[in-house]
Amino acid sequence: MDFETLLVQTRSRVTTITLNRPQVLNAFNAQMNADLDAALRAAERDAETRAVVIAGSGRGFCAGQDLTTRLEIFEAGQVPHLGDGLRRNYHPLIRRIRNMPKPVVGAINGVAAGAGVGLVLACDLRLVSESASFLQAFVRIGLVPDAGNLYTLPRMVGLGRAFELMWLAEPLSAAEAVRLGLAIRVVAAEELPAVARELAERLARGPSVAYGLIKRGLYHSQETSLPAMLEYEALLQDAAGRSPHFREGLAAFQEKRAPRFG
Ligand code: LHQ
Repeated sequence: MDFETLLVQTRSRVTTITLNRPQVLNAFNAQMNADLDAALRAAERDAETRAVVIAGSGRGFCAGQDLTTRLEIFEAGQVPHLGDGLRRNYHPLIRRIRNMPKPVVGAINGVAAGAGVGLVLACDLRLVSESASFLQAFVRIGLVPDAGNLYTLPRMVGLGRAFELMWLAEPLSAAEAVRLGLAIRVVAAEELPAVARELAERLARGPSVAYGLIKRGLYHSQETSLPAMLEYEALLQDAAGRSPHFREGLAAFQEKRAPRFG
């Protein structure tokens, strides 16, 4: 599948989706929203794909919404309806990443701003290069965080840091992102693609059913009580126990060999 705004490659059961509008730090226009949605849908449906990497080309990861033509609406005397654009262009992306039963790894090569951070935080795991930064840019243009930021950020860093990051809108460095648990590791810029691929390939070789169920369970845990979660764990474990991977895992343990999860 060819896209105007993305580079997409599937190799060794990993699909890498690279945002490719480097001249504007991979800011989203409507075409990139639509392309990313289609690429994610294809990766989700592709039986060959067992893990997904989202990366950025050039020196940025994603500068959020493309603001180039936004003033025109005021100049034309119209009233903006930003909620409609979010519902149409961003909500499907965030839901798709979260609901996909496959690991999604963010390889953050440079600045992520605005809805770009929303995309980053929707991923399941993040690696950052030394030159990555996260910027809740919204208040700089008089807006509120969107694309899931108001949901994901406080759950990941707590309310206090979320207020700080969203109100002061100062860039968070790669090292600080790791310290706050927003990313798992800082990697040298030139090594990021290879390290992200290695991580994704490791996940792609693993027990995909269990990974998908863990993803469902972890996101569900953000919404529920302990008694309800204990029951949910039992349901997930029922499903995992019925997968061929459990049988293979037990056999490998008894035969003292590494499991082959196929
Ligand atoms: C850009 C952009 C950009 C266009 C850099 N657009 N060209 C959703 C729905 C509806 C409405 C509104 O919002 C949303 C969600 C959002 O995402 S709102 C937040 C939108 N994003 C921002 O406010 C970030 C804007 N960008 C910046 O603040 C800076 O560019 C950052 C801090 C990201 C990077 O700064 P620098 O490293 O100094 O790079 P730069 O500013 O020189 O940018 C490089 C080029 O990219 C430059 O173009 P040029 O032709 O001068 O080289 C920028 O104009 C262009 N660019 N972001 N969002």
